[in-house]
Amino acid sequence: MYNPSNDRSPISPSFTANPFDKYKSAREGSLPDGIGGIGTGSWPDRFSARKKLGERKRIVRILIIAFLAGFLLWFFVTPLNWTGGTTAGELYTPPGTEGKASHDSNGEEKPVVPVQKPTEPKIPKDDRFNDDKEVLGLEKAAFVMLIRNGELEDALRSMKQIEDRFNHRWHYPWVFLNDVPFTEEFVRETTKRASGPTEYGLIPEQHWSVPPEIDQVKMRAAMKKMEEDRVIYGGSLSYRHMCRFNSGFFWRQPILDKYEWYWRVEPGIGFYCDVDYDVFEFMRTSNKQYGFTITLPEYKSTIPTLWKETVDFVRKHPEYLNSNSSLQYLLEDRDQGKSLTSDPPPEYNGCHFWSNFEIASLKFWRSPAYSDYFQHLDSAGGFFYERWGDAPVHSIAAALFLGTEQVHHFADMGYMHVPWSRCPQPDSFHKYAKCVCPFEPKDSFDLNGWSCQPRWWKIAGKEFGA
Ligand SMILES: Nc1nc2c(ncn2[C@@H]2O[C@H](COP(=O)(O)OP(=O)(O)OP(=O)(O)O)[C@@H](O)[C@H]2O)c(=O)[nH]1
Ligand SMILES: [Mg+2]
Repeated sequence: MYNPSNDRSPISPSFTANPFDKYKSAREGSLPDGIGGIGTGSWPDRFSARKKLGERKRIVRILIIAFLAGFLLWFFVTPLNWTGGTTAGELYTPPGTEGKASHDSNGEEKPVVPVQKPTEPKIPKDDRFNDDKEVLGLEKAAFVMLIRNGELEDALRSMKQIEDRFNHRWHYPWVFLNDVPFTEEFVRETTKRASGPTEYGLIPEQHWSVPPEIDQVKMRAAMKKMEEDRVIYGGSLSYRHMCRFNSGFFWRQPILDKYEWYWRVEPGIGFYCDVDYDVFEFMRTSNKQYGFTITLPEYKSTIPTLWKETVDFVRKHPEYLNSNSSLQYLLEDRDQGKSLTSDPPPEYNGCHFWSNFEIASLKFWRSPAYSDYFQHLDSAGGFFYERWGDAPVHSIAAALFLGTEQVHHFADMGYMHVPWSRCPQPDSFHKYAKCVCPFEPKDSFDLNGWSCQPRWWKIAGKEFGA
């Protein structure tokens, strides 16, 4: 049978009753002295009793809050005091254990062993600190990336690695170059990813077009033939513009006028090791002009007459040939020891520094030796009638017009551009530079039969792994 007094449901009559009814019994009964109570005595008495209870509640609340505040203060502040004035990395004894011994499970006394306090990163003292205690690169240097808008994702991937591995510390600027205007998205995203300033240059049309001297019918026929012969990028005009631009015009862009050094970065590369020194400062102070990571032979079908034009140029301008040049690095084995005036001239083995990575001097490209060399090559037309790459052009110039000691192999850098990659060999490099190379050391391109690295080691008097 339904009994309303047992009903605890929200629609129970007990819930619809006057809520003040429950105070009735208290009002009619008596409470112990000093406690008072809601509804005791007459109405005025009830108000003063309520007031007293309210004050008590307030006091209890204040006490609870004070207790909690005290506890939090103790919890957060005390551990800070544990360091007891030690500096990062020092040994310290946990508080409360000074001079005491603890006991092991057998009940034997064991001395308190000081533990290592977690170290904070050590920031070297250097007068190049800015307000944020970061070191700023002081060289007139920038990263340079020639790139298409559509390669944004790959550009960001390259930037992220270079920033994390090197530039987060030096904040060198990034300069982006394009033959069409950069999109807002490209500018916004690359600016976000850079730790230094970013600049965007639009390449003038005369640096990215077929010059009037070029016979376009001859050029088209050559491109068609190369495409039929499956020469890599043999049928591409934009690739030719890119190679010619990188050979003769990137260093003439007004946006680069204020710089003396650059690091060429391509989209989609891999960069596998920390570089904890300023590479541009290294280049300047050690009198280096050109730096590379990988060296390999060029496809001969892309450069049938490049070497002949080079020999002609050097014979015309013997004054540009460096007395300590790396000529022998460029020559076929059978021609080792020959000079460029030999008759017949020695042949080019195709070895070049892979120019998708370069850390080099802009002054070198601006020098009379190189700008005259480029002018000579450009007049010969091989950027269009053949498919001369900027890599062999840069490399031949660096090998002939610079001293061997001015060319530097960055043996401490791990680098990948499809399809080849290399990493430092000795274990110590890996430990020191935190390399994470996604391949076995034996698969490093330096050890590949196609690599020209052994030739370079021989010329530079270096050994494997150096
Ligand atoms: N703005 C612009 N950049 C280009 C163009 N073609 C190539 N590039 C850039 O020039 C550099 C070299 O071009 P790549 O296509 O990478 O040439 P590659 O390294 O010889 O060949 P793969 O990387 O194997 O394709 C890259 O940074 C490209 O983003 C172009 O038409 N316009
Ligand atoms: Mg590339």
